[in-house]
Amino acid sequence: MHLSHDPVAESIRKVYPYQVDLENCDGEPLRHIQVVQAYACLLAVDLEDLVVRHVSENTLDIIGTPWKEIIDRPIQDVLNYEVTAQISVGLSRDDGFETLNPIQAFFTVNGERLIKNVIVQRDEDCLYIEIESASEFIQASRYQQLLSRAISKIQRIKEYDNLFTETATVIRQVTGYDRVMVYKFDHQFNGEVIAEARAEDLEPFEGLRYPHTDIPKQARDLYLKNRVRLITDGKIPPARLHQSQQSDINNLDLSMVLCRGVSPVHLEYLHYMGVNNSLSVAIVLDGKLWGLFALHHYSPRFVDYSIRSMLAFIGQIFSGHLSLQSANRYRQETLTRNLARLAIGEMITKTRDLFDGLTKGSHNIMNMFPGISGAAIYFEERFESFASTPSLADIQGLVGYIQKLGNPESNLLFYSENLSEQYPPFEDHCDDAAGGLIIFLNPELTDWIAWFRPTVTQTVTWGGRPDKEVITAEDGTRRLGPRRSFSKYVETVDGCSAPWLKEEVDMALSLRITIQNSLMQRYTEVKQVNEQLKKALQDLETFSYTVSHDLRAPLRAINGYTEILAEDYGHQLDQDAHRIIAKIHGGVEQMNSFITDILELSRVGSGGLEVEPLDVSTIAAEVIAELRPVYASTTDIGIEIKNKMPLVKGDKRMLRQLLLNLISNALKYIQPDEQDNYRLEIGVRKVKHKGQPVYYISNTGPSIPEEYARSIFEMFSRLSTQSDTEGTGVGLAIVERIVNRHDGEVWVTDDKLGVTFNFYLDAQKN
Ligand code: BLA
Repeated sequence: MHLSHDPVAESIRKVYPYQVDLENCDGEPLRHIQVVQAYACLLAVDLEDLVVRHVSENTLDIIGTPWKEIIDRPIQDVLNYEVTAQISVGLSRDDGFETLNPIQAFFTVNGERLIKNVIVQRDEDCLYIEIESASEFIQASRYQQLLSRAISKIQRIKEYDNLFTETATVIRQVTGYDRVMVYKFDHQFNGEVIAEARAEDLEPFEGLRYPHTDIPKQARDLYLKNRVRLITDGKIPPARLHQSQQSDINNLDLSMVLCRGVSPVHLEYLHYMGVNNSLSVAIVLDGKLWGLFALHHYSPRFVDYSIRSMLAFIGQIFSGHLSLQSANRYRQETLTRNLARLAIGEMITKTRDLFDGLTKGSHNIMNMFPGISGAAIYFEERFESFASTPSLADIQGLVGYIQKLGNPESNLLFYSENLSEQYPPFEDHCDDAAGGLIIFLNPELTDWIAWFRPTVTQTVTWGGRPDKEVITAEDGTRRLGPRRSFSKYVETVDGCSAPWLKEEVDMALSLRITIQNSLMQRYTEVKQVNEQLKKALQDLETFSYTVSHDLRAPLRAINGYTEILAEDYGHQLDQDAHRIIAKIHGGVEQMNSFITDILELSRVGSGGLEVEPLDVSTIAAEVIAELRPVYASTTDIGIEIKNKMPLVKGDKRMLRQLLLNLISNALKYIQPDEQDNYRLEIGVRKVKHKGQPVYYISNTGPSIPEEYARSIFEMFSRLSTQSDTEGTGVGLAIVERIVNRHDGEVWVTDDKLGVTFNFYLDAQKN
């Protein structure tokens, strides 16, 4: 379809070297448009010599001098003395022209003396001087009155929700515009009219949404430089800029210039909307564009610079209120939500079990947020879920996706209103888990708590179909244009959950901190208990060492006295008394070996290891030779020590003690096999354990019942079935301690000949 376009837009297009491409409006170089709006003229002055290098062609209409008499002239030839004197003041000040603007001056135009506002701004290289009409009736006192009325009205607003409508009303009173809207951006910069004040006969725009493309990024960015944008009359052709041949700037940058010409696309937009005059004021919150006051007038209208700066000021007061009110709301929301978090925190401390604290009790993770469909926790390999959530495996899948993102922020917390958009496998869970928030409890991101929100079907009323509009011009070229239809278009959107509010995200983060503090406390406690145990063990060792030592002296005395008794008084004693003396002897001997063992045990527990490569078979042979007198008398035992065993790294004295205890233990409990043979075998197993050779000592005899297999290594434990066998019950405890000191292990099996003790050592680190 061929269209007849807005003639003004067409005229701009002719001097505007840029075509908005079909893909985006974001690239349109708005600041390099080389025209200004007809309501003002522009002089761009070189800061080095204060000579005018660029001038708009409409100076004759505005200040009564043709542009040709201005270009390449020093400003004092163009502007009167009062103005140039003020400019010198501005140039010498730190805050520049902020407090000087507007400078008022008379110009003779068509024989008429008219008062004008001169507005001056500067950057590194240039002074930008704009001259526009000044409304005489705006006297300083009237201005003061308007402003203070407006401000006190806004100050009196108590309810957050009223702030918008009330402020719009105040602005409408001050400016007399047909329609004043509060236009709020979402995080993608789509906008919504959230409040308005309008002439009664106008149809309401409140609640309507507009896509982000309606105000492209570079247009939004310019609002951070100039908070107010006035578009006076879309029908009057703009004035071109002329450039001096001496200028080294080719396309003057107009980003600071208030009367900067309007983009043809936007002019068309206003034309289709039926708007003749548009005025917008930035609402900036925390350095970001939060929204705009968008003002429409359906006939041409000029707003004096003083009123415009007053609007900028109102915009600032409004942002102040906004941040105050949202801080209040935040505080209140946080307070109520904090109660849930505090209750959970209390549970964690009370139960001493983090998992139970988070899941049991009336306040648990399910109560943290309103409107959730379910919650789940995975912590130290325990999992629990509440209400409806995806399965553990599905959530683990999502967690895996987040892990891969690997950004430091999502390692603490991740949230989304549309999980399946980022992680498509969640499409199956759109109903119950459209949105999710996850906090991670450990740096490996394997422990977490997740909350899910169901999908909400949103109805979005667009102020016209939000699609791109492609226009085919008469010459057949195609370009992107603004929408031409502004009739309402309702769209339903689902797959998204209700949003996670900032206070909710913060709440989740503080729960994470509570959990971490509790983990830290638990860790510190365990460490303390460990330290105490270590100390207790040391004390015990010193104690047993001294006690054993001290016991030796009285034992020696008992022994000595019984010997004296036997030798010197033996003839006076009967056989019974001799038997008793022998029993005393036996007891003393047993006590002695017990003390030796205890001393050995504490010796093994303390002191350093001297690790060297040792040959098990040689040491075992020595030990057996040493023990021969004890066993040879009783039975004929076939002993086999396997040759070619690998060397083991260990402390020689300890390994010797280890083999001594294991071999004497074996000899103590040895029993004949079915062929009535007593056999003992020492060797190495074919299969290594944790990379180390496993040595074994095996003897014929009944196997050890499974329930004793571990406890035999405890101190003073002896197999009750064989309580008649002598021994102190410390030998195997020493064995275990030696093995532990060598970072090895010892265990019992009943293979090989019968009872088999296996051990390996791994003393590399020592
Ligand atoms: C600028 N678009 C704007 C501005 C507004 C809007 C408020 C700021 C300038 C002004 O105050 O007019 C949009 N105005 C709206 C909306 C409402 C309103 C949504 O009143 C709702 C009630 N515009 C398009 C497309 C493009 C586009 C498709 O629709 C790009 C191809 C561009 N909009 C566009 C440009 C500007 C703009 C370039 C900057 C105009 C300028 O400052 O020169």
